[in-house]
Amino acid sequence: MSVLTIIEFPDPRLRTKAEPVTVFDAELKQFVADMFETMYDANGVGLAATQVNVHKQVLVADMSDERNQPLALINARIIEKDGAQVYQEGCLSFPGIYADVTRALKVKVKANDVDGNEIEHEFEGPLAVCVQHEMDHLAGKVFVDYLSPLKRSMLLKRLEKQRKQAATA
Ligand code: GNR
Ligand code: NI
Repeated sequence: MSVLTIIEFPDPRLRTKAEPVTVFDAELKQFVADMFETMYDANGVGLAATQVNVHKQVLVADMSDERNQPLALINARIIEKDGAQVYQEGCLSFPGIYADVTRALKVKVKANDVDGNEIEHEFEGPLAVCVQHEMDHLAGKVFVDYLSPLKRSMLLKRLEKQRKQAATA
C-alpha cells in the first residue's frame, strides 16, 4: 500500500482525458487500494486517478463520517440525471479553495467494479456531487471551470497567495 502524490492546479496533466480500463487484474486492485489510502490520508471524500497522474477511468469516494463506506467505480458513465443542486465544493488539487457549483441532484451511473462486473448505482445529494466531480476529473475538467471568469480569477489568485504564504511560513 502507498500514499500517492496528488497533482495540483495548474498542472496541465489535470487536463488529460482518462482511458477506459480493459484489464481487471491484481495491479488494478493494488492501484485502487492505493487510491483509497491516498484519499483517506488527504482527508478527501473522493479521488480521481487523474489527480495521481494515472490516466485511467478509476475513481474512489467515501462520503461517510466514519470513513467506512468505500466506493470504487471503474469506467463510470452517467446514463440518467435528474434535478439540480448547489453544493460548496473543494478539491484536493486546489487546496484551501471552495466554491458553489450547480450539478444534477441525482445521477444513475453504469460502471465496472474492480473485478470487471457491470454495476449500476443511483446517487443523490452529496454523493452524487462527488461522483460528478470525480467523473469530471477523468474527462480533464475541474470544478473552477464552472465558475464565472471573475469568480475563477479571484479564487485562483487566492490559491497563489496561499501558496506564497505557505512557502514563507
Ligand atoms: O475532498 C473533496 N471534497 C469535496 C467537497 C465537495 C465536493 C467535492 C469534493 S471532492 C474533494 C476531493 C477531490 O478533489 N476529488 O477529486
Ligand atoms: Ni477534485
